[in-house]
Amino acid sequence: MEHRAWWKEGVIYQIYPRSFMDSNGDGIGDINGIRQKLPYLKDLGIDIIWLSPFYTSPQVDNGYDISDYQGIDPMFGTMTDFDALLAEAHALHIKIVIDLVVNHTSDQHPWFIESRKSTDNPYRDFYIWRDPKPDGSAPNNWGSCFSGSAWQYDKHTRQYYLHLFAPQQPDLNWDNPNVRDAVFDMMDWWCRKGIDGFRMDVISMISKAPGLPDGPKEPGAIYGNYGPYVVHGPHVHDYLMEMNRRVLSRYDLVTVGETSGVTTEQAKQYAGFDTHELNMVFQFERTDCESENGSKWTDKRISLPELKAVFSRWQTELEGKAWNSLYWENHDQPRSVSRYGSEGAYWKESAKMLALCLHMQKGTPYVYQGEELGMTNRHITSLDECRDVESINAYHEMTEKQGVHHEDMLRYINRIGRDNARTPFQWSDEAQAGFTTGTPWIAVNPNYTRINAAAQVSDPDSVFSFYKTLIALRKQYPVIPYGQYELLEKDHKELYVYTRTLADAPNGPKQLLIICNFSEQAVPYALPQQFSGAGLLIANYADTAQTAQAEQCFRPYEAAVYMH
Ligand code: ISL
Ligand code: CA
Repeated sequence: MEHRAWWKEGVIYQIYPRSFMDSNGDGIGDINGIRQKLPYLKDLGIDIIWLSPFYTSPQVDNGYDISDYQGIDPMFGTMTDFDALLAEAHALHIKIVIDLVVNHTSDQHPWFIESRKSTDNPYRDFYIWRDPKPDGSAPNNWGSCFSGSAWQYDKHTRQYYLHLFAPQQPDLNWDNPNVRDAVFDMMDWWCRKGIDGFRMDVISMISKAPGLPDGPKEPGAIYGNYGPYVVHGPHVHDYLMEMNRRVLSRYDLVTVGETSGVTTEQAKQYAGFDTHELNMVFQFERTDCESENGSKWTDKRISLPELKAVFSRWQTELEGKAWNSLYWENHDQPRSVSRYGSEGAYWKESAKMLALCLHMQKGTPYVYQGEELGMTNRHITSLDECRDVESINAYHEMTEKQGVHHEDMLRYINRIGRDNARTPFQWSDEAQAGFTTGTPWIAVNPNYTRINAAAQVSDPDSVFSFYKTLIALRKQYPVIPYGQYELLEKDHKELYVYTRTLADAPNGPKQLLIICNFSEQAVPYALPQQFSGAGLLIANYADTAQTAQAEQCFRPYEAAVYMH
């Protein structure tokens, strides 16, 4: 069995603070709200909380635009509240991972305020400034991730600065050793406070290729794609190894890098067992299968064989070399039950099936707040229901400059927009889902009267209880965290079937067979011979056969695990 680690055996729960729990009635979730709900999380059984940003921020991108890395935004509370949260979580043996957003700062960060003052300011080179082209236009053709050019002209010093995201999120210049010193000092400060790890925002984009060349342009695109010159840039691994040497290796942490565009080959470098960078990365191949010409604003859906191929490639390629992160959802993705399951008749079955399918794979599972209740997308009918800067900007650029129709754009936003995951947590069937006594910053999903925590925590048949069981099983049987993965029936269009094997399991079963029906049809399946007579470990239908049959019929969204 490979080297054991707490972060390989634990389950991570992501909290998006502004949508989790509001303790003071201003409509925005906060740190004291999280403190109130720690017993709920302990009951669920998770081991680690990842907190999306709670730092001082103008909130242009909901806190991913930070103006003080060592301050708490007043809307979320105070440093005293944070210290109490950390202590109370630790008392419950729950670890706290914080979000590290250091590809960019807010334009209100003191470093940027200094930087834009003059070309010879000591902080000028903390950011990426360039002269205009002779005709006054931007230094290159890159488009920002949030629409428009990736360059903002600053009249005062007559140069442009780079922002891969919003203009209020200027990119830091990691080639400047003073930037690295400042970031590493700040990280060290949080480590000394006692936090247990970092989730690193767009960390694959911190090193930009010299010369910042024009990027390739897709047909019909207004801007060029910065990808080839920004994602996995020339020094990204040097900088992460330096970070590891100077900070990470000195503490007992878990680290996960958000690395859009990452391949399994690159992941083995970012998160290899002996590469001294990070513990895991978030990969985007599953999501990228639903993009067209580099744009997520489409109707494209992934097929089950494609989905299986992506997961299986990661499971197989990283085996013995690096560690996987397992996630369906986060604050940037739509709800998984809406995306891959059913919001209708099979809502509960499909939410449980998706949980089982993910949690039985090899890697560290992430549960995004509300996923454990089967929360769904919220459907909007007009743009003013939208809060996310990405969706709002994309709507304007695509309808006003690219001829996309209003109805099409709304349909794309409803399918893939980030607000889907950001509606308030559904605590109960009381007003505003029990999230706030005031007016929430974003409307609650009207289905809260049916889907909410109060209705689920004590119901043994709920989605919540199913997650609780999956999380508990992981701690009981080493084959779940450590068994080797093998895909069966790779071309099957309805079933996802795989095995996990741990020949030298110190306790519990040595092999699991996982069968998940991703369709609304009943599907007959002949189980592999070696599982005949194997016992049932868990299933999402009450009357799934307790002993594996030679041939079984899997009902809509039925999922089962047999063990021997
Ligand atoms: O959500 C996306 C779909 O277009 C991604 O491109 C996303 O912006 C990207 O994964 C980076 O995400 C992270 O950095 C952003 C922030 O807005 C996201 O919330 C964060 O997860 C900028 O800090
Ligand atoms: Ca509040």
